[in-house]
Amino acid sequence: MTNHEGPGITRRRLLAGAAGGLALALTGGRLRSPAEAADPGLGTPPTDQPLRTHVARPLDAETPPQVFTQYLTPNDRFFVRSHFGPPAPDLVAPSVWRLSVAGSVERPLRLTLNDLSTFDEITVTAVVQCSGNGRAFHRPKAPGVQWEKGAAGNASWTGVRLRDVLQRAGLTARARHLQLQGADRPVAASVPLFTRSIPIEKALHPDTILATRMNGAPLPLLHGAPLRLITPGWMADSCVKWLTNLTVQEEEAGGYYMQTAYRYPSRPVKPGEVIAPQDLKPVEAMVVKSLIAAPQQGAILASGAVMVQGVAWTGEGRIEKVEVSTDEGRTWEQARLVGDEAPYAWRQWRFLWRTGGSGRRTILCRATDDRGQVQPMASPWNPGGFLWNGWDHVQVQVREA
Ligand SMILES: Nc1nc2c(c(=O)[nH]1)N[C@H]1C(S)=C(S)[C@@H](COP(=O)(O)O)O[C@H]1N2
Ligand SMILES: [Mo]
Repeated sequence: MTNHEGPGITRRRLLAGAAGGLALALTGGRLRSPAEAADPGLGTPPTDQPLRTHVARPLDAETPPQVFTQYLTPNDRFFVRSHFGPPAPDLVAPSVWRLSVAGSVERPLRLTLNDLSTFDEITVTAVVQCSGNGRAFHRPKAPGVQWEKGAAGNASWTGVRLRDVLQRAGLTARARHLQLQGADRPVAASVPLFTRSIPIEKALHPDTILATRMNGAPLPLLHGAPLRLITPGWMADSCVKWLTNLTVQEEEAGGYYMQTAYRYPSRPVKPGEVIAPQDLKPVEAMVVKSLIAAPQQGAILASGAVMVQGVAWTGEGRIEKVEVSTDEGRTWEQARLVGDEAPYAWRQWRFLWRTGGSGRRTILCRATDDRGQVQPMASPWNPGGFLWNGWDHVQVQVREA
C-alpha cells in the first residue's frame, strides 16, 4: 500500500503542525497534573468533557478525543452536525410525524411510529463519522467546518431493517436508488434541502436500519428523532436524520447535497485543479482510521510506563492491527486490540509505552484492516476536505519520575 501524501505535505510539516497550534487548541491551554497524566483513566467514564462547538446555530460540535476512551460514545457527548438544525419539535411529534414510502413501489406507504414497531427489531453497533472529520488537517486547507478528531462516534442503533419496510411497499423493476428526505428545512426557501440518496443495494442490505433508539435510549432530537437512517460502514452524510420521505427511483437524488457536495475524486487531484464531474463520485464507505484517546494532547507524564489507548475502525472490513510509534514514525510497535469486536463498530486498543528519558515526545498511531488498507501518514487532498485518515498524533511532555 502506498503512502498517500498530499502534494506538498512532508512528515516534518505534519509533525510541526502537531507540535504547534493544535496542541494548545486541544487542551485549551490547560495541562494535566503529573498524577492525572500517569493514569490516563482506563475505562473510567469522562466527567466534564463538553462538546467543542464549531458553529453554534445550527449546532456543529465535536467530541473531545478523551471521550473515546469509552467503547460507546454517550449520547450527550456524541458529535452533532446539521446543515439547518433540527425541525421544529411539533413537526416531528409522534401525532403528526409519518414516514412516506413512495416512487417506484407497488404499494405506497404512510407509516406511523406504531406501524414501524410491528417490524422485527434489530440493533447494530456502528461508527457514525462525518465525511469532513479531520478536515482541519488537510493541507492546503479545505473550506468547510474545521473538524479535528471528534466528528465521529460509536453507538448502538436500534430500529427496524430498511429492507423490511421497502419489501412491504414492494420494489418495482425500476428501483435503483432510494432518495431520503428529512423534516429539517433551511431558513430561506432558496437554499436547497438536505436531500440524499443511496444505491438500492445499500438500502436492501440487512444491516441498514431505520433507527429510533441510540445507546438504548430514545433517539435525541439533535441526532434525528424520531427516525434516522444508519448506513453502517458508510460516512454519515447518508445517515439522514428526522427522516420523513423515502422515494424509490431510477436515478440518484438531484440537488446540491448529492450532486455537488459530498463528492470525492476517483483519481488523485492537485489543489486548485478543475475536476470533471464524471471524476467525482459520492462519498460512501469509510476508510481505515485510528485515534489516540489517551494520554491527552499536552499531557505531562512521569517517565516510566504509560498506557496509550485509542480506537480504530474501517468501513467494510475488520481491523487487523494498530501500530504505535514514539520516535516520529521511524519504528512501529503493535498495540493490543481489546474489548468487543463487531463488524461496523470501532475496536479499542492499548499500548504500554515505556517512555525512557524525558522531553517532548510525539505518539503516533496507524491502523491496518483486513483488506490491506493502511492508514497513511497524510490523506490525499481533495476539494471537500473529506475522508481524512492520516496517522493520529498526540504530543506529550515526559518528565523524570
Ligand atoms: N436531515 C438531515 N440529516 C443529516 C444531516 C442534515 O443536515 N440533515 N447532516 C448529515 C451529516 S453531514 C452528518 S455528519 C450526520 C451527523 O449526525 P449526528 O449529528 O447525529 O452526529 O447527520 C447527517 N444527517
Ligand atoms: Mo457530515
